[in-house]
Amino acid sequence: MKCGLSGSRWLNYQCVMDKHLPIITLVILFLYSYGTHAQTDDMPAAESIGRPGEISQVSRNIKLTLLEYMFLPNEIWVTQGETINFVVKNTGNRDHELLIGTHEDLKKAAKIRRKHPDKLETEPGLIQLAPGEQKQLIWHFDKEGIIEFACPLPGHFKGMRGTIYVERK
Ligand SMILES: [Cu+2]
Repeated sequence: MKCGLSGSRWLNYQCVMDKHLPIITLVILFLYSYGTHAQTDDMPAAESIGRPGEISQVSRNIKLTLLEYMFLPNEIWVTQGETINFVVKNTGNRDHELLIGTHEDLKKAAKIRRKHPDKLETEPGLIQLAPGEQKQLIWHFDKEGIIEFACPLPGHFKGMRGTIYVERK
């Protein structure tokens, strides 16, 4: 039976799908990739990692879970100018840290932790969590681009890494 000659709605539906499925698929793929941050592949490192934010400026809460040895999620999208309240929970059985920084900042921090594992570091963009502990980190993102985060503790740094994509407003 040729397309369009049947009175059956189902057969006509199949004809439409046969003819247009490749186009429909392409459109769906395009919309999906556009809707889910098409520009991240060529996004450069951000000129600034941002700074501690004010609670009165918070635009969103983002939950972040730490465990052995990963962050969930490990990819986060924010918009330039946003202040995020990261609600960070350590659901693992070991101490973990969350440190926001450039790739170089994080490598440097991991090196310091290896050399001085017992020294307690404090710096902006860093929180330390014991097993079961939950803390907040309020952070303002002022420049577009890619920022990273990690747990710089010895043995954790390789797996516990993540990326924040700051999209242009
Ligand atoms: Cu860790």
